[in-house]
Amino acid sequence: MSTTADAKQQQPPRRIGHVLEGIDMKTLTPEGAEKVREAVLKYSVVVLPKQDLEEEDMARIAELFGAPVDLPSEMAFGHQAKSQPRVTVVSNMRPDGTIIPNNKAAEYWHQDGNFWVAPREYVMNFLYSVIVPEEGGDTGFADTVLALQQMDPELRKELEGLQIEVDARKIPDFSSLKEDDERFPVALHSIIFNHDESGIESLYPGNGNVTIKGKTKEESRDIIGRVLAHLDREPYVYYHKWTKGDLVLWDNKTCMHRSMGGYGNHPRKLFRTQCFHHPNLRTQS
Ligand SMILES: O=C(O)CCC(=O)C(=O)O
Ligand SMILES: [Fe+2]
Repeated sequence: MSTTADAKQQQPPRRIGHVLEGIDMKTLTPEGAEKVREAVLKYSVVVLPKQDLEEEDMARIAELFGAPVDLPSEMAFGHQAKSQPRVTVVSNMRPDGTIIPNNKAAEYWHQDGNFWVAPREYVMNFLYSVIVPEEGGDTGFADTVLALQQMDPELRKELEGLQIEVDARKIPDFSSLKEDDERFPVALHSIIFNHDESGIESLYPGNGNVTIKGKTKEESRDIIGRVLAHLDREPYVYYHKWTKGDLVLWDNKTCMHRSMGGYGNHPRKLFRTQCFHHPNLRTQS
C-alpha cells in the first residue's frame, strides 16, 4: 500500500525557489552576476537571503543583469523611490508613511511585463523585503516549465500555436493609463514557447486580463482558466514567506507570481526593480 509519504517522495523536487546563500548583492561583480543569472535561468525563482540593500543598490543590481526598465508611475503603483524612480515601492504605505487601508494589489497570477512588445517581455524582477508584515504578505510563484512538462496532452494540443494579446490599458493595476496612451501597443506572445537563452520550453499564458488571438473573450477566459487551474497546485507553486533582507530574483518568462495578500493593515514594504534581460537587449558594460 502506498502512503502519502511515498507519494511525496515520488514527486519531482520543486524546481523554483532555489536558495543561494553567501552572496553579497551589494558588492556583486559582473562575474558574480553571471553565476546568479545562470541560477535564475535554471531555477526561474532564486532567493538570496541576508542582504542589506538601499534604493541605489537595487538600481545598480538591475543594471548588472540587463537594461533597466523605467516604468511610468501609472505602472508602478504610483509609488517610486524618491532618490531612484527606477525603484518601485511595493507597499501598503503611502510615501508619507500612512497606511492605505485594506490595500490589495497584484493578488492574481501574472507575469510582469507581458504588455511589452517582444523581446522586451523578457523581464527579470528583483524584489527586496524592507518591512515584513506581522501576518500574511507572502508572494506566490508558479512554475510554468514543470507545469508544461506535466500538462494533459489534450490541453497542450489546444494551446499549440495560440498567442495572447496584451493591452496594458486592460490591466487593473494600471487603470490610470489613458485610453489613448500610445506608448504601449498591443503585444502578442506565444503561449507555448522556447526560452531564447536557455532553450527551455515554458508557458506564457496571461490571465483574465488578456485575450487569445482569434478567440472571443469567453473562449479566452475558458482556455486560460484551465491553464491557471493546472498551474495553481502542487508541485508547481512555491509561497515565499519573507524575512527582512531577502532579495528574490525571477524570470517572468518561466514563472508566474502573485501577492498572496492577507496582511490586513499591517505595514508591508518591498523595493522592486526590473531589467530587460533578453540577450539582444542587455547593455554592454
Ligand atoms: O506584492 C507582492 O507580493 C508581489 C508584487 C508584484 O506582483 C510585483 O512586485 O511584481
Ligand atoms: Fe508583479
